[in-house]
Amino acid sequence: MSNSTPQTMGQQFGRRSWAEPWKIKMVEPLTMVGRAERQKALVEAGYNTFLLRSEEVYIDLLTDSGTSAMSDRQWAGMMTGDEAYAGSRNYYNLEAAIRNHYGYRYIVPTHQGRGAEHLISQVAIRRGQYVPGNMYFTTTRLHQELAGGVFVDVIVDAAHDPADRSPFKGDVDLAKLERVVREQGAANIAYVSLAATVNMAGGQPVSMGNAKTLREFCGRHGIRLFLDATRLVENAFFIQEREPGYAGKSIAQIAREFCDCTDGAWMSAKKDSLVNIGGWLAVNDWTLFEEIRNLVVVYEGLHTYGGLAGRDMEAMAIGIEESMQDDHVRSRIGQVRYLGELLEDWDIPMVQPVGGHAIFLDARAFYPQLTQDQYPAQTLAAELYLDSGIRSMERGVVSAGRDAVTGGHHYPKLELTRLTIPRRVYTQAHMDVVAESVKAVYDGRAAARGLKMVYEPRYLRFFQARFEPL
Ligand code: P61
Repeated sequence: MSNSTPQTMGQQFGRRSWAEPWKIKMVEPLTMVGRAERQKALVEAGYNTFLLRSEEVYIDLLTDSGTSAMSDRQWAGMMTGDEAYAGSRNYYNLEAAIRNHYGYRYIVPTHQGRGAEHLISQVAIRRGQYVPGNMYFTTTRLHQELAGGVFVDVIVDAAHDPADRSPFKGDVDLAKLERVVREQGAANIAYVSLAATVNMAGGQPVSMGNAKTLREFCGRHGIRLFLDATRLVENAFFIQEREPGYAGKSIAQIAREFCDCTDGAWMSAKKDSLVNIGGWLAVNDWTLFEEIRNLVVVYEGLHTYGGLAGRDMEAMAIGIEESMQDDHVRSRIGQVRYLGELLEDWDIPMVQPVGGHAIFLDARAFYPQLTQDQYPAQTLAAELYLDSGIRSMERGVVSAGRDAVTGGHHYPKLELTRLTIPRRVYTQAHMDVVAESVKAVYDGRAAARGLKMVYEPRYLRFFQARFEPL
């Protein structure tokens, strides 16, 4: 084949092309606003992409949370919602799907992930206890702190280095965990908080080997191990692909084996489980469950609906089944990788290897002229929106917030801008457009001047903070 022969994308990347295991039956028109309007929208939004109206956005890569396209089966399930206050049939379908795929015994639905994080933190943390975890997540850490806990990061060092290509950058560093337990005493550890994949590290996976070692370690010390199962399906894909002995196992088998290493889990079903709203909390211990079941009625709703409509629980039950299918996961992560390959071809700095749900651009490497106090990742998100109407999310110093004790900024090593891919929503052509916009912003990087924060809310400041150009 001569160089001038047109090539498919698969050929360009030296592999056979893959395709999504579905076809599209309903579409939603996109809106495109001109540059002058984007400039105005950005000022009105205080240079914060969370404050843009979605009508001002062209391709929305803010989050993969609640933004999935549901299947025809899920929509059909919505029509079978049993909206009884108590004992809805859809609750029992959800319970069966969670027991079957995640394996936990006792379950309460919650309105979304943070509802479950609130409950587990309130029942499992005593004031002053430590909560070691594989990197912080914004809402998870906040609920742990509000319950009086002290979060300690025990993730492997590789996770903090965007260029490190280790296969399991989500793993817990056992030496770090051992040190916390030795220094504080096992009785002062509330539980180990294990997320798979690790969102803030770039959607990086935890190995099965690490989960098994943690199971053994926690068992030996009498410490509970709880899982953030929000993107466990994506984590299972990486185990299948990278860990010896797992190539022949299905995503569903791997996910179940992983859960079996843990004592319980919380879930934002808005990600893996392909629904627009919903979550759950599940544990194996009856006594702990009794406390959870009692508390859920205070904050979420009765224990058979937890803040959800019956139809939402049905869509979630069906979404859990669909999310575990190997073809689905392969094409979901395949699309993220496709965008990653385009950007890598242009030497765009980003977290390597590409993770499960997003591309994380390395804003420090984009803008070496900016200090972290000039918010490089926030700046990059604003520049991308200005260039093309693409919406991304800051995942750097603004997201990291302030230290609960000293009140000073957390300065994370990772200063990232996340291009998050919703499931079953955009096409390969959309990814091409995104890649070209990132390239244009990268080419113009020398002109960036940074931002200053002019309004800072107390909790989870990144959602509502406002900025002005320097
Ligand atoms: C996201 F900017 N994630 O990634 P809820 N655990 C994990 C999550 O990723 C997660 C939750 C728990 C979001 C939404 C979001 O700083 C932010 O259903 C691993 O959102 O309550 C949510 O689940 C919480 C965006 C949350 C953020 C917090 O886009």
